[in-house]
Amino acid sequence: MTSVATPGLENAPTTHARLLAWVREMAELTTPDQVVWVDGTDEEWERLTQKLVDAGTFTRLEKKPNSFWCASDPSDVARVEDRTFICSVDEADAGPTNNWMAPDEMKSVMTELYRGSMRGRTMYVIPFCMGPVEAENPMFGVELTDSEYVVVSMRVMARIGSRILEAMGTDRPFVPAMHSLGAPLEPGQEDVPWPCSQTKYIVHFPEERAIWSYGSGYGGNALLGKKCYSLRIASAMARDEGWLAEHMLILKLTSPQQKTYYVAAAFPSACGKTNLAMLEPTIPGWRVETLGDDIAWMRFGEDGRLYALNPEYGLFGVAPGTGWDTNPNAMRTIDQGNSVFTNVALTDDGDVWWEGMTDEPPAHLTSWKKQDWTPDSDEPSSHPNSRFCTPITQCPILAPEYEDPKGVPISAILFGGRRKTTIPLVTEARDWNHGVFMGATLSSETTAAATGAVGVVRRDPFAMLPFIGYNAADYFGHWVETGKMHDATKLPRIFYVNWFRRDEDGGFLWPGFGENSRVLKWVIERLEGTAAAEETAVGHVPTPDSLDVSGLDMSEDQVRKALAVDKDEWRQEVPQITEWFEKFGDKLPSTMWDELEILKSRLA
Ligand code: GTP
Ligand code: SPV
Ligand code: MN
Repeated sequence: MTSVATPGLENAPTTHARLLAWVREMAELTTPDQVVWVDGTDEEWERLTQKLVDAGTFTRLEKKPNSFWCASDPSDVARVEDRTFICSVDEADAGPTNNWMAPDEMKSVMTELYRGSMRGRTMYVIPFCMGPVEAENPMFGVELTDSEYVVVSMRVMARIGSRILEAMGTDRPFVPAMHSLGAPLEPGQEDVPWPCSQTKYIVHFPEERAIWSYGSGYGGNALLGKKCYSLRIASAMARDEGWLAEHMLILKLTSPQQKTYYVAAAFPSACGKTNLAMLEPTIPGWRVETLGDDIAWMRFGEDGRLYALNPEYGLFGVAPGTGWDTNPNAMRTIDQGNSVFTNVALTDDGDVWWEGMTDEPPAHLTSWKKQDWTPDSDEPSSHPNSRFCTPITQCPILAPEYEDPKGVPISAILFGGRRKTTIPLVTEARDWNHGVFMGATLSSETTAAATGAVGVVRRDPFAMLPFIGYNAADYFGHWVETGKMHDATKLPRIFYVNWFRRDEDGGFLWPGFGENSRVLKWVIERLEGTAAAEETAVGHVPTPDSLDVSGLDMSEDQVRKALAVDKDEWRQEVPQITEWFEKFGDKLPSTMWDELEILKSRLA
C-alpha cells in the first residue's frame, strides 16, 4: 500500500538503522497523522502538558508548580494481570504463573489490533535508558506511543530524549516497546479525555526482548520502561547473564555510630516499598536515605558483593495513605511540583487531596470520577490505586549514590507481604536457601494495584508473581544458583517482615511507617552480631528485649503478639505451600522441597 509521506518519518534525528526500520514499520501499520521524535526538553513538556490541558485530560494545579491533575477512564485504573502475557517460544518457559500464547499467534492477533490504531493521532518515539546512560552497557529502550500522557509520564519516570538517542549511536541494542491506546480518531471525531480500548493486551516476547502493549493508558500497562522492561524483560536477561532484576526498594541506613548499610526490600504492589524507602526513623541517631522505591537491578561486583541499582528516574507512588504523618518525604517531593496526579481528588482551590493525606477531609472536592464529593459521600474521593508521578531527584533524602552506575552493596534483603495473621513482624532466615524459600513462599493479600478482587491471600513469590518474565520455578532456581555461585559470607542476609498483622479487633498490631526503623535497627544489629534472637520453627525472631520498643505506645502483650510464631497458624500454611510447589512439577528446585521438610519437622 502506498501512502503520502507521514510527517516526521523522513529526516529522523538518527541514523540508527534498526530503529529507523522499526519506526517505519510500526508507522505504516498504525498510520498516525505524524511521527514526533521526543527530545525531552522543557519546551516539549510545556507543549504536551498544554495539549493535555486543552484536551481536558489534565487540569493545571494552582497550588503546585508545573503539576497536573488527571482522571482516567474509570475502567483503566490498574495493571491488568489477566491480560498480561509472556509469549516465549516454548509454553513451559512462561511457566504455570503467566498467561501464554505462541509468539506468532499473538503477533497476528495484535498486528490486526494495531492496524490503523493510531489514525488521527501522533506517534511519539521516546528513546529512553533504564539506569544511568553513563553505564558501561546502558540499558536502552525505545517506546512508540500515541499517548501524550505516556510521553509526559515517561519523562518523569525514565531518562529520555535526544541525549539518549545520541548515546544509542547507529547500532546500540535497545528494547523495542510498542504502545497504542487502541483508540483511533475518525476525521472530525471528537476525542475523549482518556482514550483507551476495552480490549487490552500487555505482551512480552522474552527471547526477542520486545514489548507490545495495547488498549490501556495506565502506568504499569503503558509506561513500558517500568514493569514490562525493568522486570519482565530484564528478569529474562538477568537469568541469562547471571544477575537479578527485582521488585525491590533500595535504601541507605546510617547508624548512630555513622556506619552505613544498604538494604533492598521486596514487597508486593501497594505493600509499603515507597514508604519504607523514604522512611523517617523515629529512633534517635538513625538516618535513612532513598535510592529506589520499586525496582532494583542487582549484579555481583568484583569484590563478591551484590550491588543494587535503581533503573528508574521517578516515583510512581500510591497516593492514598501518603501524608505528613506517614510519609513526609513523599509529601516534600511532590510539593516541589513537576508532578502528575492520576485518579486522586481535586480541591476547590486547585490542589490535590486523597484519603490519608490529612485527618480532616476538605469540605468539598471533585472526586476522581469528576463528581462533587463531600465527607458524607459514600465512596472515597480518590481511587485506591491513584498515583503520584514525580521526579526522584526532588526527594530531599535521595542518596548521592543514586547516580552511580555501579550501584550500592547490599547487606540485607527483606521480603514482606500483607498478612493479617501468621507472619511475624520480622524473621531472619537461617541461611541463603532458607531465605530463597521465604521468597518463594511469600504470600500477601491482593491490593488495588491490579484489577480483580482485593484482600485475597495469594502466593506472590519474591513480590514478583506478575513480573517474572519466565518460568517461576526456573526463577527460584536462579536464586538458588546465585547463592551457590558466590561467597556465602558476602551474600546479603535475608529477612521476612510483616507490618500488617492484626489484633482481634482488626487493628494493626504494629504502628508501621517511621516505627519500622526499629525493625531496620534489629536487622543491622543482627548483621553486627549484637542483637539477640530466638530460634523458632520459621527462623530467628527478636527476643522481647532485642527489639527496641522504647517510647513506643504499645503494650508488652501487643509486642509479643506481633512477634509470635504460632505453630497452629503455620501448620495451616503447610498444605498451601505444598499445593503451591506442586504447580511447578519437576522444575521446582529440590532445595525448596527440602526447606519445606525442614519447616514441617520443626513444626511437628
Ligand atoms: P507499589 O508502588 O504498588 O509497588 O506499592 P508500594 O509497595 O510502594 O507501597 P506503598 O509504600 O505505596 O504503600 C501502599 C499502601 O500501604 C499505602 O496506602 C501506605 O500508606 C500503606 N503502608 C505503607 N507502609 C505501611 C506500614 O508500615 N503500615 C501500614 N499499616 N500501612 C502501610
Ligand atoms: C505496581 O503495581 O507494583 C506499581 C505500579 O508499582 S505500576 O507501575 O502500575 O506497576
Ligand atoms: Mn511496584
